[in-house]
Amino acid sequence: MENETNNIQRKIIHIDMDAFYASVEQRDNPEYRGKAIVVGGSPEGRGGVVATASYEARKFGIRSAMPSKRALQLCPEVIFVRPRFDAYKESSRKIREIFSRYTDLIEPLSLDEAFLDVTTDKLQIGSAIEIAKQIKQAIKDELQLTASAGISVNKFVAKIASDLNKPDGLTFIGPSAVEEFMEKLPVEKFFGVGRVTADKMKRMGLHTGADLKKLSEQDLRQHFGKAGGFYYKIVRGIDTREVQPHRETKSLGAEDTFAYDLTTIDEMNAELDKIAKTVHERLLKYGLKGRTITLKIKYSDFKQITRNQSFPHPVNALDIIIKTTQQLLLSTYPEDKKIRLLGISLSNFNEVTLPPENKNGQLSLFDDM
Ligand code: DCP
Ligand code: MG
Repeated sequence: MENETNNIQRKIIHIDMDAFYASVEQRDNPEYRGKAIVVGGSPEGRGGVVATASYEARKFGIRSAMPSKRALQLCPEVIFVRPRFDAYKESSRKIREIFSRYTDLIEPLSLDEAFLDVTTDKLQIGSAIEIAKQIKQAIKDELQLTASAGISVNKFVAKIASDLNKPDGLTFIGPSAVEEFMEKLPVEKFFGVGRVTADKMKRMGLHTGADLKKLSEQDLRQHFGKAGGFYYKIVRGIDTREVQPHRETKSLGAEDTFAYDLTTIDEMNAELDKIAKTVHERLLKYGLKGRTITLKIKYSDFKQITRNQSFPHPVNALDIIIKTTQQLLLSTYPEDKKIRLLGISLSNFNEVTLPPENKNGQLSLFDDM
């Protein structure tokens, strides 16, 4: 794969807004500035989860996806703010407009982050660091918001780098630093490695990129499937995925394969509850609502079925997702079989820009490998 034509080193920038929803609220409501605020959740701590927390609130340990009740325990003065998705979408649109001054190769991953390929840039600036600085400055001047940038030779490293010096960060991992950076990286920081995989790696004594590097490609594939092939390359700094400007994904979801087959409806409902929460969080993160909810079931004999229900209006509420999928599950009875996997997804969005997904409904790292 390293032939002459591939020797051109890419320049990739990953931009991610700082405490995005909370920063928009602090900008638009001066009374929230300098205060611990969370967007989402409910003020009485009755229910709901935190979408995001201002940096002031994070000092108390408040984080995205945390139950409101817990946030209130950590900081009794915290202010709960109702989300205004239209405002976030508007800021998101403006940020993308700023990006487009420099390149047309823009791949948004959610409302607040995107990859940019600036190997050649429209203004012939040349330096990716300089471009990132200018973009950050334009976001400050025109939107009164801060962003963090990661700059490197591939998407994987750029994405991790943008998170290293938040907020208002700018982190450059140059070509000669990539391999050492990957060796030192803890496996749980690998973008796309979920908690389950990270735990599995640790049980195998694999804690960092350097540990993964000791395994052959065959070993990695044996333990981690297709992803293993990706890990083999990425720990060597090789990630040839292109920035894809016109990517459109049609559904967003999550699924879980169980260690034991499920036999009772109570167990199944409990699992649906958990999966629905993950899906709900993702919908919030991407600012999306869908008109169709789909339930996927795989039985212990590997037979797979899907059932879906559509609504006249787009939905994203957790209780609707739970209720609908539980009803869809019931509609499959009597199906006297054990269940190995359950999945929930939403589709029929009004949006066009979405993160890439693989068939498991998770952010995909492996499509182009
Ligand atoms: N979001 C959400 N639920 C989550 C995670 C995020 O609703 N579980 C929303 C709110 C965030 C936005 O998506 O503001 C962007 O997500 P990020 O993960 O980039 O988080 P922030 O931008 O809030 O903070 P950071 O400065 O860490 O990027
Ligand atoms: Mg962010």
